[in-house]
Amino acid sequence: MQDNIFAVPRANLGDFTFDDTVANVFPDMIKRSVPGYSNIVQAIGMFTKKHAQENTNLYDLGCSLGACTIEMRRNAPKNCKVIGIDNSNAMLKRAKDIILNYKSETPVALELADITTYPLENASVIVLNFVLQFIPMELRDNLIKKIYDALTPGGILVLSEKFAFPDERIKTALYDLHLDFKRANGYSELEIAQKRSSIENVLIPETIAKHKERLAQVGFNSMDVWFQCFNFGSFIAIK
Ligand code: GEK
Repeated sequence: MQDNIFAVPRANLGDFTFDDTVANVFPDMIKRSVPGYSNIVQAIGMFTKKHAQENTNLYDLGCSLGACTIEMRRNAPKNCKVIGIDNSNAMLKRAKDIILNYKSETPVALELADITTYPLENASVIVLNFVLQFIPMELRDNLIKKIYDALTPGGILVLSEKFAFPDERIKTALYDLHLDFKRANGYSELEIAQKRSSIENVLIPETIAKHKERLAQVGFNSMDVWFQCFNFGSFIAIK
């Protein structure tokens, strides 16, 4: 279904939430809004194939409709369990409908929970695909630390985010290209403007340097950006 949530003028925009209206159009919304999204989801399957270890858990934190959950499950080795977690009931109930249609020998659990408090253990792959940016700033360090602690040696975190930039000219150049990307995908100026004011208090991006500093602080020695398109990108961090 096509995303036209912001197509007509709205007097009270309010803060963006992951409700039924958003969940209904989510696959269309994220593909038309996030450059590289489909490539990243596909690569998460490839990272899973290379780095997942037998007899471990694979977590998709903030799974939405389960696009990454499906790729992780498809590429999991023997005796793994895939666990998708989201605190939006609208997302999770649709994720269940979609994922339970896929046959697989790998068990999958979909949990309605807050990833900042959900316990993680014995994990060889953890995915945070465009989710940390929605977590309150004061909880981000603890979440990344919890992820590091839950990973087995050789285990991998894939962290994808919208980026902030310290240099104003770079920021403007990349943000402008993102706007052009949205226009090219059929969003009107009104839709772009209303989405921006609705999401600006909810999605707080950080710089690449800040992400690297946090990853290093919790103990990741091996980490870098593996993908970037305009102001969106993704890190891998290996324990
Ligand atoms: C994908 N990863 O398709 N606990 C659990 N879930 C949360 C929390 C939280 N504290 N905060 C936000 N979420 C997906 C896309 S979307 C990204 C992820 C986007 C969930 C929220 O309910 C939503 O489903 C998801 O994080 C963010 O690869 O919309 O830009």
